[in-house]
Amino acid sequence: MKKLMSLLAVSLLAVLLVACGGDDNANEGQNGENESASEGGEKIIRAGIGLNQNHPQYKGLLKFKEIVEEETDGEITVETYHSGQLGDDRTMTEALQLGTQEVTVPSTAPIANFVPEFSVFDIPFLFPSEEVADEVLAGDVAQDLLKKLEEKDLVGLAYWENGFRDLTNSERPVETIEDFDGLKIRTMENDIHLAAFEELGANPTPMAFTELFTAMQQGTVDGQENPYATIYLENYFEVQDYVSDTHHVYSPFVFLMSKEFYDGLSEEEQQIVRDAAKEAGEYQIKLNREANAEYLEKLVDEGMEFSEISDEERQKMVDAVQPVIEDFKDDIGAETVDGIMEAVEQAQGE
Ligand code: TK8
Repeated sequence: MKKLMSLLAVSLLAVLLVACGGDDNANEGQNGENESASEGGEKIIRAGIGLNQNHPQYKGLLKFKEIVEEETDGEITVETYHSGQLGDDRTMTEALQLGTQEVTVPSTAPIANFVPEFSVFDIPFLFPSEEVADEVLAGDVAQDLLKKLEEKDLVGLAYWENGFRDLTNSERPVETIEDFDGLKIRTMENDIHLAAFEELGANPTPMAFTELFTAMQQGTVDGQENPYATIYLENYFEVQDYVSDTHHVYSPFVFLMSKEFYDGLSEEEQQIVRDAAKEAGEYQIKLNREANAEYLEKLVDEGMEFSEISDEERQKMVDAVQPVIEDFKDDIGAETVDGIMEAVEQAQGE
């Protein structure tokens, strides 16, 4: 009963927010009443993300809004929503399929619930660097993966960047593989992440991003893993004491659009939103890398204790999670796994 009441409250809040045209600042001039994605011929994109308004992901969304509204002379307007105002990565992706929302930019991990091949990006320690990730994501295998989304009533317009994920917790410094032992770690809703943390000896639990801060505050979980920019900009230093540079997964974001809305656009408009998602993505990735480089120091300034993982210990972690790759290869699709791993090797120049 309580769960039903809170679900009703959340959907009522989402409807109210949409009816009010989203984030006041970004959506000034909106006419408020907005039940569908078009008003008198003007097309409206309701774009929602899970991270807050200070994150490079939201700055990227505002850039997308700017380009689309300019290029279409206001024929298409973009309403932007941050901080999970419209839901979490999975529920917003479902809303795109239903046509009750037009854009969201989730991590690849939850997208794997819709297209399992996307789990390839969640294989631990797959990407050695951002440069290799850039090359692989621009490559044929990764671009073909975006096309698979259309089978699920979604259009993948571009890859954006979440970044290398690092562990935080409130129990103890994590420097060795033994330090993971029994730690209650929140993971994204993705079986590979769960399996990988189990292999490392932790006690992982899948959870929507929108529930994470409260779960750490209440001690439901001991820790979590995200890029430094998210750890800092979401104020996790208020509820976490230790941070380690595990860099265990590089998470791409995918800029998703509702296929129903996309198919309703003219060819020219489709090209405009496609180009805008790419251009805003390049802008977002640049900001994101600057943020991730800057914010570790700020986390230490805020009182978090930083642990650097030695190459030797990292190798132990890499070895420990190898079985996960074999276990999930068929679920993901052997062709996709082999294709991406080959692309990683080529990008590394081996
Ligand atoms: C925000 C999420 C977040 C992700 C996670 O909606 O769930 O931890 O890293 O960035 O996409």
